[in-house]
Amino acid sequence: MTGQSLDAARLIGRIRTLGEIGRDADGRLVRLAASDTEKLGRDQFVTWVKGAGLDLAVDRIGNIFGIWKPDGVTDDAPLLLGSHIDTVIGAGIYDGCYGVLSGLEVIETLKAEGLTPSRPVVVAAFTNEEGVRYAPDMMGSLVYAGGLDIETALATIGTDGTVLGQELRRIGYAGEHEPGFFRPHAYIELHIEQGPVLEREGIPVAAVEYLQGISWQRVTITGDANHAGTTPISMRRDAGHAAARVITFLRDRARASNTPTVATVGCISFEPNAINVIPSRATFTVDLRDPDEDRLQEEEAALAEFLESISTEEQVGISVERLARFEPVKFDQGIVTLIETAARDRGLACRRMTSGAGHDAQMIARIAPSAMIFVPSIGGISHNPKEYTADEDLIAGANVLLDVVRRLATE
Ligand code: HGY
Ligand code: MN
Ligand code: MN
Ligand code: MN
Repeated sequence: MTGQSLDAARLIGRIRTLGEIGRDADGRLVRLAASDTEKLGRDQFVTWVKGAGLDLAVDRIGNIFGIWKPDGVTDDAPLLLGSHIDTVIGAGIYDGCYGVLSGLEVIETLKAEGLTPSRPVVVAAFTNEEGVRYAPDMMGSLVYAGGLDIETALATIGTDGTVLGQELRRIGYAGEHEPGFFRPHAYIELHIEQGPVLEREGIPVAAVEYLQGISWQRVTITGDANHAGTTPISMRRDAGHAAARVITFLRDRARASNTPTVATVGCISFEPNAINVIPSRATFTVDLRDPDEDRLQEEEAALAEFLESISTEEQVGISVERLARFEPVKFDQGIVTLIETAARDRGLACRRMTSGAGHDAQMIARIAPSAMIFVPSIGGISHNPKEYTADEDLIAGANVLLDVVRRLATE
């Protein structure tokens, strides 16, 4: 299956260039969805798409598509590649961008090769994969796959009080295409693993066959503000202490279970947030994940039950808002096998695995055969400036993508 390889220097150079766009005053990479810095990243990607001679399309949720449809291509259902270029706060330079830029590189390589595909090949940069500013995450691909109504998505209020649709208009990426204006023949997403498995096992490529379920909730606990010095412990309705008990409950339960369940409280805020005032309100997020849907539901039920008991014991009010809920996904076994074959044909060891992170492929799998390719993350670190993948692994993964696309684009 192997053929010509891609332009490694161009791909690595673009990853590094995009990785410098959107640094804050402290040098952290922050390209939150529909922000000014993300606009700069979008503009750079659009420049590269146009420079590659691809047609450009932007849909109403701001998903950007670079379309290669040579004359004579008859089949309308494109082969779709891509990922995202929005980031978390203090991100690495590979998460998402690696898949988008590799998809573009693969198309440019096949074009230069003079390949005549049987179908269009498209690379996408999906809006708001990270979900840090606007929940849920994977929003652009979820809307594209028909899992979230476009008007509801555009009306989403961000953590900063902004409205997504207004921000997309403000940055010039409220496109005119209806989401899902084309249905893909298949979708392949190349991504860094963001975990420790491949590096630990010394394996350069993974064919991802599953992606775990994700449950995001925001919990608000309300108690009474009171004086930190005069209020006896027994008379307190301490929202801060109640929140701390919930956080400890989640961690202890996940640690005690011999299952892959993970639980994370990533955001928390107190009101009035003063050193000598017992918190009247605590607001925090809960990120629960598990590869098994029944177990994920059990974890959600256990949390709900614990919140009930805490409300009584601590005499606090508790409300919960669901922010995102995605079931585990099994990817297309045919494409997974193709990825394994492509890797091995290049002499690369390859293993199958489950993705711990959410990805746009989780959404596109709802409407088309999809799969993912992972390459190792050094130290398993991601969502952190120390995120790193060796250039040779980046290129190996992109060449596997190239070979898989060459095959699927001509079948
Ligand atoms: O949360 C996730 O796993 C994804 O990076 N949005
Ligand atoms: Mn990602
Ligand atoms: Mn991410
Ligand atoms: Mn992701």
